[in-house]
Amino acid sequence: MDDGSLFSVKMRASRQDTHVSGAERIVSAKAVPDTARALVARALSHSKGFPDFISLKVAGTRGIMRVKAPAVATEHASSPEEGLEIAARLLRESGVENASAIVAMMPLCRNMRGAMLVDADSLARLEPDHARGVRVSSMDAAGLQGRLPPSAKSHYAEAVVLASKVAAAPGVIAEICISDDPEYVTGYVASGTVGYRRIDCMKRIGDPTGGRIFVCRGIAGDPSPTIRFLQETPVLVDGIPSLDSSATGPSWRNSVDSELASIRSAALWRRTQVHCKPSGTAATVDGRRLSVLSSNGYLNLAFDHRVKAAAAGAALDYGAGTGGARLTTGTFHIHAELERRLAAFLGCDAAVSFATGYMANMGAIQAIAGKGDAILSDELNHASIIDGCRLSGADAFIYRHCDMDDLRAKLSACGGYRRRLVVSDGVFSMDGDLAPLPSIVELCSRFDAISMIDDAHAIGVVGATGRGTAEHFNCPRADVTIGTLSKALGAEGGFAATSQRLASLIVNRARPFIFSTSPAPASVGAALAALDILESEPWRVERLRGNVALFLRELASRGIPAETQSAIVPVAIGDEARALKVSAHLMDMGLLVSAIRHPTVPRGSARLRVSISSAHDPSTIVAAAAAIASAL
Ligand code: WAQ
Ligand code: MG
Repeated sequence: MDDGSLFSVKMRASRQDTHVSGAERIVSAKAVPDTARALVARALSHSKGFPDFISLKVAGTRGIMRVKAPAVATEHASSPEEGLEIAARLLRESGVENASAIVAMMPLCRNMRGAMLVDADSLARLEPDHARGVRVSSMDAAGLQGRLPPSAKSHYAEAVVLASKVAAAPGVIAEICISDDPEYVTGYVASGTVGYRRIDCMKRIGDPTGGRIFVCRGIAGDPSPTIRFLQETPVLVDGIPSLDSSATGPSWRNSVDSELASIRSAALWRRTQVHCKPSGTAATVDGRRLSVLSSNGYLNLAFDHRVKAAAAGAALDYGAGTGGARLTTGTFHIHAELERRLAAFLGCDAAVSFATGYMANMGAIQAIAGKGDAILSDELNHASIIDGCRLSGADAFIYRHCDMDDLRAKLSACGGYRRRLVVSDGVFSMDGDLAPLPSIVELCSRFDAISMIDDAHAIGVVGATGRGTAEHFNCPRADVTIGTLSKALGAEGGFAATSQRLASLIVNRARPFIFSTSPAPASVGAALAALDILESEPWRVERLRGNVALFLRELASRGIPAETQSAIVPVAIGDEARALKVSAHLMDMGLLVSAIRHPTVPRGSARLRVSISSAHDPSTIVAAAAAIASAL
């Protein structure tokens, strides 16, 4: 390659003078147009928001320096404390006697855009701007010439490029780095002696503090040549090892790490979030009091004192657990009572209860359909339905979302099967729309098929008195209605309400029913009390509907398109990383609104999922709509 024909293409994007995105590539003249286009596209689709200013600088590079990437190895740490100890040891091996003191300076990097330049012996800080630090630029990986830059940012490759240039800077003897990404706890120590040593745990997940220190020797008198080199000398880095090739240790650990890395780079990383002092509509998360707008507790009955007292009372009367499966010693008086009440509430012959709603879908589907049967399933059905189809061993046919022409065509092609089962969410859990129940029931009777509707998000929400989609449409029920006790009813567990015939089949066949300990008495007692309240205080459902209407009006008045037929209001975003950022931004404003991403919804259709409760204050709902409008 002729170095004289290389160009640096630099992009910087900002919005209202706040940095949004920046990147640089060093490429051949021929690749400049494609690279420029790709960098601008990256700026326009950045998760931090839509820029109002993009600068693109294309400059010939003179005196480009080629640097070889160091050897790469990964150190496994089981805690941040161990990770920091490993870092200190590696710095010591690199000739830094004050290693522990340097490691202890890392928290001072908080909020710096660049790195500290620290004298190894005096620990003096040599960078002129302590708030900003020294930002390294003018560097790229060799061998990318003519190829488009990767759109998903790779922490690893970018860090190796930077570390390679830093290691070549005059007077720099070692570097220590911790990522500032709250979900990425990896960092490294790099030096001529130890190479590039990744350390896989240097901070707690969720911690947004990262930083870099370049440890120097012999430049305290005049650090400016080093700083100039870091900022200006163009460097191309050769031979960046693939991450897999650098792996050490047992191969299962490396394969797990690379799977986790791919989840992370697709912005699909998930972790649990601890809620303290939950009230249903508020909780303290990471020390901040937030309004919760993503709970399935549509009527907030989990926090009704009568429901809580019933849970406690049932535990006192019947024990904390049952110690048996439903068909052995685990059916108590209250289990039978709950099933009788659920059947009566929905106007069915019988109900079979399960420990969770997920198990109710799995079990009912697997009991009714098996090898030699056909299941026709809406493409947006909940994961528990999909898993039920898999568990059943039946042939599954997916019809287009709520498309009755497609369902009819598929039903008419399934004549040769022993049984046909049509299954659909009643309220679709990520879109909030309703299945066309009257048409489904009608098609099933025409084609001799069994109908099953999962009203998990409908019971307590949809229909004048919260009896679900059949009440909403004023039409016959499906052959099987699946419901949950865990959402509007505020307890835990699921059920199938159906005919005596199908109930008997479920009891005899459903593996999640047969092979699982029966629901705990506290859950059953709570569900019974919640059912009493739902039956005697239907105004709660009316109040929920009023809150939903208020939220939709408030969004519409701010130009945000959103629709729902239930209490679930999706706000479309698209890009996964952007959905996460918007959700994080809302958290900063005191609102907990979940970002929903693949595999819960298709890739590229990430969204906010707001769920409204009857217990939300109108002022909270108005504030939430305003916050969402400002965060989008
Ligand atoms: N020049 C100097 N310092 C920088 C620069 C730069 N160009 N970019 C970032 N920093 C500083 C800044 O203080 C950041 O807070 C800190 O470094 C961390 O930056 O799997 O992602 O971009 O082997 O978060 C290391 C492990 C990932 C990668 C490093 O750094 C791996 C990373 P981040
Ligand atoms: Mg970062």
